Amino acid sequence: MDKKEIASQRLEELEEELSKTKDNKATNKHLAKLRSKVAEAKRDLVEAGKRQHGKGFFIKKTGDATVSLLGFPSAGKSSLLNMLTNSRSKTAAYAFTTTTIIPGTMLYNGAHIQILDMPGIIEDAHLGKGGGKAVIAQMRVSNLVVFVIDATNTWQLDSLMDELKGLNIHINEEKPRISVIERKEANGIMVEVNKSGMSADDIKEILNAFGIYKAIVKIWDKVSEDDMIAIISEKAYYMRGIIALNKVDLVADGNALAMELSKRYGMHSFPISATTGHGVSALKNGIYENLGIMRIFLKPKVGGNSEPIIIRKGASVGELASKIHTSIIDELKCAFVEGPSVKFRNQRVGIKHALKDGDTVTFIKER
Ligand SMILES: Nc1nc2c(ncn2[C@@H]2O[C@H](COP(=O)(O)OP(=O)(O)O)[C@@H](O)[C@H]2O)c(=O)[nH]1
Ligand SMILES: [Mg+2]
Repeated sequence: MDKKEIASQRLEELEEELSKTKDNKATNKHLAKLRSKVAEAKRDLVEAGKRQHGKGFFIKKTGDATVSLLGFPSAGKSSLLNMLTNSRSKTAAYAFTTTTIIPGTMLYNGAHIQILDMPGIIEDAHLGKGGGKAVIAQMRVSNLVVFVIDATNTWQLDSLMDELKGLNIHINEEKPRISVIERKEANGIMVEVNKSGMSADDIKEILNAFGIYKAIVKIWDKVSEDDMIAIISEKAYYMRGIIALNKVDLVADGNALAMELSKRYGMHSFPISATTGHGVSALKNGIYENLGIMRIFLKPKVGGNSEPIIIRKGASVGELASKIHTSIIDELKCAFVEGPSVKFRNQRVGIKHALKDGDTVTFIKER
């Protein structure tokens, strides 16, 4: 077995254990530990995959989150990257396709956000032309897509959305909640929850086609056959996206245009100029807000460091503890929190308490 297979097997085992562990007070800690192990296994799997790709095309994810800038040649991606980050990406006055991904780091609200200037995804990129496949793979693992659109050519957005649709990448759609747990002892395919709109027989047929004959299935959302197949085969990607409507210095009413696009595509849209800097600070904030991350401060400060911990929005005290160090969770009894998630200053909360952006947390150990 190679590294990737080992990582993938370990992830499978952990996820199975996680799915079998009942969620109650007695298993709280065990669950939190398992979840952090699963996260670790996922990282290992990504790492193993990267090494296999080899070619050095894949940019290592760094920082707290990764954002992809996607757009046509000359839309202004390189100019925008320079505005947002500390990097110096070459800009060109004519349309051409860069073939490498240029990374930069944007520091915002204490978060280190990696920004990737993607080479223009050209027509039929998904067919593997011009390194397109690698670009797509990199984009899929980012946390947010920023569509960089030339305000004088807004048809570009249609074209990019079509391209993504062809790649099974869904922007700003909720992933339908589907759970398929294979059980050797199950009596065939047991559909326990079905809000899909498909019949139980349709569901069985799909799963059988993937060699799954004994499983417990729960589907909590409406889902089409095609999307179900894409999800089961792990070919569907659900990503968040926003629009950077660039070059608004060249159009009469950039704000109205941004608003119109926002309505039409169901995405936040920011009118900007990557050369004058107009609207760029609003865009920075928009990027942060759409990443689904939050800042949590620790008390006492770790090593005198006042930088916040950046973690997924809505994370619990337990998840925070596992993110910092897996050993904290072993001894964790409760925590005191002050900030937006609590009513009182230094309120005592349990491991499952959901934190909010800007909270300050003091961990209390068991003695
Ligand atoms: N007028 C105007 N020109 C821009 C703006 N942003 C970029 N450009 C110009 O558009 C051209 C292409 O920009 P570049 O950043 O290289 O685009 P990329 O191919 O998407 O990386 C360059 O000549 C830029 O100076 C903008 O907001 N307004
Ligand atoms: Mg460029």
